[in-house]
Amino acid sequence: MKPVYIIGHKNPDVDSIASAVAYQAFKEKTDQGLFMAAAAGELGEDLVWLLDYLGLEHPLVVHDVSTRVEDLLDEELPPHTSPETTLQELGSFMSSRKIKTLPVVDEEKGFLGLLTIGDIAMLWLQSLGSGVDIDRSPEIVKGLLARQAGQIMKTRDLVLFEPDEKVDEARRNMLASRFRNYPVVDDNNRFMGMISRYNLLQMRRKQVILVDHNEKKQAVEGIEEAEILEIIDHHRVGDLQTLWPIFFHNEPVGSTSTLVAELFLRGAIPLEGGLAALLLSGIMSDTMIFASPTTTEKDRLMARELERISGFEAMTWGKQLYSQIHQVDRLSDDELVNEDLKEYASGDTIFAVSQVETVELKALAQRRSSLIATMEELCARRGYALMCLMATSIFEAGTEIIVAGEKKGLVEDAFQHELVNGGIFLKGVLSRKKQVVPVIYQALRTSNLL
Ligand SMILES: [Mn+2]
Repeated sequence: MKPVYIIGHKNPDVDSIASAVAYQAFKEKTDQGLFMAAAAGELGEDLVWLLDYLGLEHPLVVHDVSTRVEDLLDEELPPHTSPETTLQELGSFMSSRKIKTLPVVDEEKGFLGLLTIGDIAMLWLQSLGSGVDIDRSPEIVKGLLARQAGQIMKTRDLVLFEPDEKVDEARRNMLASRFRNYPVVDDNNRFMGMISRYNLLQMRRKQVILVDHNEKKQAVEGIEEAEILEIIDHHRVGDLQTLWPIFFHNEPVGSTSTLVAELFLRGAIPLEGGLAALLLSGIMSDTMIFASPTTTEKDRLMARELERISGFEAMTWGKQLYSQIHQVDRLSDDELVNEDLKEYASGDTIFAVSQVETVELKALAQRRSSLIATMEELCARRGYALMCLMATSIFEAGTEIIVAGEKKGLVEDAFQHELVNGGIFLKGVLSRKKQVVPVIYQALRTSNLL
């Protein structure tokens, strides 16, 4: 049976993986078919840690859902034969099933060659029509009937397809050749099945359920060729189209995990502790431990239910998870400063602002002097007049801004705070783009006028 992939967006985050993995369990308990949670990209260290910590299987990584030759194959292998089979045995086998092309395989299903009705007919014609004495016909026929598939199969000039070949390519190759059926053979020469032009007409697309996104540019490659069966999401509605009406659940809540949790609870579907903890993780990370303005009452309500089922305490777990995701301690000073650095220019003045997220600002406090030394060195090397490192804590609802460079005094004027140990804590400041960069631009312009 072909699986229905339940897949989140590219660059998978906790919410997209949590909702895919949990929704697989939900579908298995409420629907017919084979459902498989998938990730539209490799899992980051934080996700590997999370799934392992909760003792959950990793979802399959799927990079592309475009239609491939393997999607055209039947579940079962079509009729095939061994090289030892004689024409006598093959006669009734092929004629009763109206087989015109018969693959010859070894015991391990390794592909050896093709037997075609045309080649067999040619063999007969050549033997019978070579002007031999008509009295010898019984021997000739006996001799022919004793020939084995392995001796008469075609092994050269065959057109073979690979299972992962794109269907578009396969179509081109079929049009360029004149055969009726084509064997599909994998990298290990294993016979996978036969395809024909007829298969192309009734092309079976890969079936997907999208979670945590609904826009093409965020979706896995090849999504335009796949058949979307359902969408569960909490983002703005984008640009994907479907051929048929689908189950499309979109709701402005803090996370997709909230919606998947609600499906379990509303349907009274049993939810295992590990999956409940995973859904709780999706809620806590997407809502930034309830600090994000996208947080709704439903997110809190679902989190309380998931706390009860998983035995995890939402706030404690949220903080632990958040520090794993934004693990500043595993980065060196240089990595930390450069991880998310943006450069800006105002006239001839170049400055840089980088930002890291952390749960507790005190984690960075011990590293303050070595961070500043790294930043000073960077200013000298890259010619920044000013460099700011924003250490932002959603949880403390503010940013510690650490500064370096010859114009660092400017930051004191700009934010009307004095530097303490090279830094300033700014309550309520979370956004580099909206709350820090414009202020620095303004201060630079003012200082140039003086
Ligand atoms: Mn999300």
